Amino acid sequence: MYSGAAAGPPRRDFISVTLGPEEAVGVGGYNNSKAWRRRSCWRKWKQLSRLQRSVILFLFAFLAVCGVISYTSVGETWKSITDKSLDDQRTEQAIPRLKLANPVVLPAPQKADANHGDYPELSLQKPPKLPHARRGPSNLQIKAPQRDTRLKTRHDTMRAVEELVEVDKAEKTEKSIISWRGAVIEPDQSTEPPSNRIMEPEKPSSVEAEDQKEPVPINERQLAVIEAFRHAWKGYKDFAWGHDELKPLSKSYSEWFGLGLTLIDALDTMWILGLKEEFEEARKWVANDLVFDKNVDVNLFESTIRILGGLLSTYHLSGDSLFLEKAKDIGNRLMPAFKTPSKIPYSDVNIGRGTAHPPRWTSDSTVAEVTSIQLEFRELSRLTGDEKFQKAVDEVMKHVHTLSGKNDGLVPMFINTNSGQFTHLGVYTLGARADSYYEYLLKQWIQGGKKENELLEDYMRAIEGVKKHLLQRSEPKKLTFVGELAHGHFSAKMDHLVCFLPGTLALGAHNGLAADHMKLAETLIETCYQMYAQVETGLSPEIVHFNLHAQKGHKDVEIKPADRHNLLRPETVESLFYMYRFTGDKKYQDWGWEIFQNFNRYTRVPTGGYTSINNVQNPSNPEPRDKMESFFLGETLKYMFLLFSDDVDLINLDKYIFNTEAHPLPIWVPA
Ligand code: DMJ
Repeated sequence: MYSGAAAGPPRRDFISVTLGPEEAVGVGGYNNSKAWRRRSCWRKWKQLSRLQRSVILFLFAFLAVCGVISYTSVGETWKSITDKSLDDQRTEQAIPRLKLANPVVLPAPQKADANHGDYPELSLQKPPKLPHARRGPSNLQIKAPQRDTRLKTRHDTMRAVEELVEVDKAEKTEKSIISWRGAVIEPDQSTEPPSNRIMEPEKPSSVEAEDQKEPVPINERQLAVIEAFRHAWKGYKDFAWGHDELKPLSKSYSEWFGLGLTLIDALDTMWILGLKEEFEEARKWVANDLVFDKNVDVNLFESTIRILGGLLSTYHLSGDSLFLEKAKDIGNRLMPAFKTPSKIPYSDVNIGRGTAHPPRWTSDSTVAEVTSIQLEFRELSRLTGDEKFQKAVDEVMKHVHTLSGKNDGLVPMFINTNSGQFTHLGVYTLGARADSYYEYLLKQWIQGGKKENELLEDYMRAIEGVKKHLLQRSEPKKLTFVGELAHGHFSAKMDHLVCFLPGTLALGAHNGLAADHMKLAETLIETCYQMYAQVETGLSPEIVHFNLHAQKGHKDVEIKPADRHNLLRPETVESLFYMYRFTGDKKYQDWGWEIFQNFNRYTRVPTGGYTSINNVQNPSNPEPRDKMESFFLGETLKYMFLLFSDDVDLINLDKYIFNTEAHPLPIWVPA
């Protein structure tokens, strides 16, 4: 044994030849110095034969050559990785800019499930069936730079530039501004109801905005809608600013309630279309000039769906509390309408005086009117925590649920505010005065999380009633249409208003209701389209009569002179939007595009605005009426824009429910 570590390095020969590794480690005297190891190796090398040394040298040389080769290829790989990561960095720098330039204003997309579908490779191998189907994870979305190549027109380029300028501004802006679409949103603002809410809150829009997917590029048809909106808005701004409706030919305005109806109805459309400047300007008017403390009679239904609905949805989209404050104000001022013996509200309210009354000639209210204000008042309760709004409107629905006088779920058109009973029994229609009763049965059920069974029961029964009493087929094309029933007599008359029905049926089917509702929706939307296609201007009249018997030279659709006007109504486009969202069938977009072009052809006023027309049968003189209804901006153009979009998250129908004036309100328990 050696003398121990303390005695200095042992003699090289002895140690290298006789010491085993166990002993060295075991005694703890192993000297592992570099010098020692070097000397030991050299000794071993010397002890080898010449042949052994040659073999080892050859091996070393061989390994060295391999090393050089693999270094070169690793180098290439490394270089490409480095380049890629630089590219990525560049792309990432570019994408946020464009992301900001096209922010999704709308609800946050649903989080993708943590499954294989989240990964591009797998998803790309199995593309979704429908081209427009639910968007995949953000890394599969069309990347922002590609958007630039799609923006071909001058208009596009201008917008892209505008957007980039906006981005720069936004980037420089203080943190407190968290949305670029017009509204300056303080971080603490949100669309959440206060803590004493009576329903569960949805996610605040401002928070959702952070969780957005890549935006889907705006396409040519959508750009055409934006252009149409701007043209309409120009007319309103130039000649009717702050007034209810534009009269585009006489370059003036008409007043209904004196509350800037068109401006309020159009707010959320501007938001959805991304018209920032217009929105900001309109917001200023709401902040400074919209005053409800006015001695003026307003119609409860119309002001609820257009003003209250418009303010609530704009609040939800923008997160700007100004709109909620205004909504509360008008909501409170409308409440006197419910002070009736039956609690069925009066049709008219003086919002300054706090008094309400029925129309002068009757104590009846219209059934559609008293049963189509619920979505808005219920949402107002949820947001304010004040139950009174919801209580008042729920009571109406409960009461109507129990009433006699229905015919297999179909309701008469009038209800008495004293007795609470239906009047004018025996007449059933899905058109004027009854239409949105059916629409709101379904929509309230969806809004409330599909729990209120009475609403669903009434809806299902009513659709059975429609099938049993109101459906017929026309000649020669055998179009299925919804007629009317008057004291047992069927009339082949159908209002354009009825064309909300295919969309509503499709929405019900999407929410799990009978599949045959979807079949019926498909049949009826074809009919609604034919109400345009069979007419000389390609625009539908207000009312059509269908031929029940084939006659030589006659189409399915007949139009009476008194019914041949077109008010720029939305119902068919609305239903086309639902049908396209739920089926992905492009024919619905194409039909909508035809209608859009015909609006441009026959109703566009060169100096700004669009006008209702008197005669859809005369292309050479459609007889402009000199009025642009507020719903043209609130509904028709909004549904056009949404119809042409392939972005299912642009107002996601599992998160939002549209009121009857196309103002999206949140579903309380999103699917
Ligand atoms: C709108 O005010 C609403 O859509 C309402 O439900 C029916 N009438 C107009 C549009 O046609």
